[in-house]
Amino acid sequence: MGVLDKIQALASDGRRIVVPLIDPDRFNPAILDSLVGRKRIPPAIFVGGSIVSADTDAVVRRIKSYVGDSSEVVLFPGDCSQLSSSADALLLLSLVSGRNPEYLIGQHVKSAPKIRRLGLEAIPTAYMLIDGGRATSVQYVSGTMPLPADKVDLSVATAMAAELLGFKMLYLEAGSGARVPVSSDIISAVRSSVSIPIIVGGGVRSAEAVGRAFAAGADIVVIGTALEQNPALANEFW
Ligand code: 1GP
Repeated sequence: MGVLDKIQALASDGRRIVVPLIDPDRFNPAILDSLVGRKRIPPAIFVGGSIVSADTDAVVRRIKSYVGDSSEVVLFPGDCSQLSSSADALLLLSLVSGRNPEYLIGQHVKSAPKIRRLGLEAIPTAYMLIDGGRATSVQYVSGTMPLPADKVDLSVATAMAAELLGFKMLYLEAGSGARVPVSSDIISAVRSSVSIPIIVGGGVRSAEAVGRAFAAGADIVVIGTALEQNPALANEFW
């Protein structure tokens, strides 16, 4: 069974999945020590960042040495340099909230031969950047505008278009370190409009915020910055 199949099966069982995001440049083994030590390993771990200088493959191999087959290590790349044959899958992100062809198809063309050669499972994922109250790395690096947080209908139409185009998952992203996460209004409106699994990330810092995202219809909630700043938070999320 592939990683997408597993995620779809968990989502259709109503399983709520909280996923740690590890930026290879800021890898902190304390988080994995805590998860493995308490036998609270999440079913998936995402690895990536907007700009990464560390060796992504080496970091993925290190993560795998902690979690073995208990967790799927999934690449969440900022660009086509962040590939690793040691990962279990790759979110093949298309920044559908933006209008920059480089992040809609350009990076994909550059990386497709390598993805095939590495034998990586690619999960076509529509990536929607939604205003989280401050300029984010994704916005700056991609040179795109986020969707306005108060125009729910625009997010819904974008999500519908993504599903019609055949994307297998949606990532509702407020941006790393966002002041405010994607709102419950947007998550629930999108949830009622598409049936593919919904990932929510950006600015989620507490168990309450995680609960709100799940209550609104998220299948996966991603936590990056909060864990980097305070690895002990792992006890709250897992
Ligand atoms: C960023 O959605 C992820 O791409 C996680 O965001 O770092 O704010 O948790 P945070």
